[in-house]
Amino acid sequence: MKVLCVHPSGLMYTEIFLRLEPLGVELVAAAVRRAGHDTRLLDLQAATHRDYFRLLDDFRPDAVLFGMNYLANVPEVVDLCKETKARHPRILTCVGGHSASFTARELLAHAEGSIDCVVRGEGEEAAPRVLDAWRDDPKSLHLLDGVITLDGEGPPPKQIHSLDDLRPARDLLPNRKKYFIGVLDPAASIEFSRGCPWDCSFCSAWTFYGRSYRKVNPEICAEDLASIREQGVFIVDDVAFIQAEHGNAIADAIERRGLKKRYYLETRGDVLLRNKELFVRWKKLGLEYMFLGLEAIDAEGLKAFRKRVPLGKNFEALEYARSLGIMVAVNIIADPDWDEARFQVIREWALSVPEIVNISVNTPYPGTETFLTDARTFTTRDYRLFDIQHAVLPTKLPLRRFYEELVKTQQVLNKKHLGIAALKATAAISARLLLQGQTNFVKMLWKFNSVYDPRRQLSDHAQPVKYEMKLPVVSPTKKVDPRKLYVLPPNSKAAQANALITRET
Ligand code: B12
Ligand code: SF4
Repeated sequence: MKVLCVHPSGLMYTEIFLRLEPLGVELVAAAVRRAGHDTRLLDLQAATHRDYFRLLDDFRPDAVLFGMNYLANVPEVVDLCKETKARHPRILTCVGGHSASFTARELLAHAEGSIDCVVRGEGEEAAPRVLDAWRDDPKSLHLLDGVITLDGEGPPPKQIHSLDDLRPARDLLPNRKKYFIGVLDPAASIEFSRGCPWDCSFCSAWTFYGRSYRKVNPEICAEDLASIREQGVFIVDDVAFIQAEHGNAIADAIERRGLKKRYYLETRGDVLLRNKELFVRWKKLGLEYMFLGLEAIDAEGLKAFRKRVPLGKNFEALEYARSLGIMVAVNIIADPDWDEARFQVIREWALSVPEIVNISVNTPYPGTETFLTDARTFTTRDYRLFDIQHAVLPTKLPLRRFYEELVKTQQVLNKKHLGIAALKATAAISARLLLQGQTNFVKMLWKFNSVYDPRRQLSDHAQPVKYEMKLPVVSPTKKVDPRKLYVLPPNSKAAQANALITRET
């Protein structure tokens, strides 16, 4: 069969700071290609809808597989499926990915017959099975594990048998110059582990994977790295290097191969402090950038998010990362009930530290515990606003004032790390990148004001809403059972291991 795999457009955040290759869709494409299908891949973060329809006409696929990790992409993907079916009614349209897994039924309802099936969970084993069923007996699609169609729903999805036997089809994305994060321009992405053992109340990374945590074989990690042309590498793990032995084994394999790369990763403050020597070693191997999800600078906030880390530890981790000479970015979650004084406290703090301080807005997503507890109070059900840059819960300040304060606080980042000052500080790097024909980083320095604008954010709320998110049916008096949120099933061995990893130290 001819198969087209598609990743939807980028969201607000990717207009400035980064654009990364769609690793999940690349893995699905690799699995489908290995099963013998003629496979193409299109990334709408770096291409247009016109490119998509042109490819549809030229390539004439039998199946289009959409990756949908982001809730804000729901309207785009539903509309693309409708248009695809209108032009080519016999094409299979299938949607999978993180957010698709939590919203499968409502996606099918919005699409009114234009999405043939939604796949919940991991796609490596499911996608080839879907294609076989479509070819042999389309009416049996809904009997497959993790598959939902308008006819019904198969058994729950299962974990794939191994993370080690498939590498992403990076070669199917020709325009790799487009992928970057800050000065790592260009940058490829890689996965060393999958899942997260913690259970923060605002996050769905752990519910998707049934709170499991799996590791890729260190030799395979190094082999995959060796096959990457780019110098810059974004490690996509939710929490990198939870287990020092794994991080050290990957480092050993990298050293044996003499690989020289520059890395970005995301981790937690307590993991950094627990595995200090490992991070020193990775700094020597080329670790340049680190993202720490602090989320709050007060103990009350950390407790509410169930971060399971004491405030002091987070600040200690910041100091430690600074001492290593690693560039650190941190995230703080702005709550809709913040007033001017609260924003002011955060601004002063952000100005007083050397780190890049990123501010996101508290957003209860399907798949999180907070979705069950807070969704009733949503002020909007427009999927497009669920990108953690918009307020979807009632704000204490008038909405316009909230966005003005939010953007003023995000401006600290602009003042400290972008614009003329940044260009001066990075003149040599910028010149080198431009000479190599890499323009992403230099463009990033000037874009802040055109993207982060309170008027733009406010006007997004006034757009007509074509598709409305479905609210959960929950009893306000009942305690949330997180296991009911899981996409992949939990297992008791993983639960025991998690208890050890996540205990506060
Ligand atoms: C890496 C990452 C990013 C990268 C994106 C890389 C890219 N181009 O896709 C960056 C840093 C850019 C990013 C940005 C954002 N992210 Co992000 N990101 C992740 C992260 C940590 C890992 C994703 C990943 O690559 N995993 C590895 C691959 C192999 O797995 P995968 O993509 O899930 O694919 C598997 C399955 O989903 C499935 N699958 C995927 N596609 C398809 C398609 C078909 C047909 C099938 C059958 C199956 C299938 O099979 C794949 C293989 O098993 C996830 C958390 C997580 N654990 O999922 C958050 C996550 C997806 N991000 C999230 C958010 C909120 C964002 C931002 C909005 C944040 C912001 N600051 O603005 C932005 C928006 C980016 C955008 N689209 O423009 C949320 C999503 C919330 C939601 N429900 O919408 C998540 C879940 C994090 C969280 N803790 O809540 N992100
Ligand atoms: S530690 Fe990070 S990835 Fe894990 S549950 Fe908390 S926020 Fe999500």
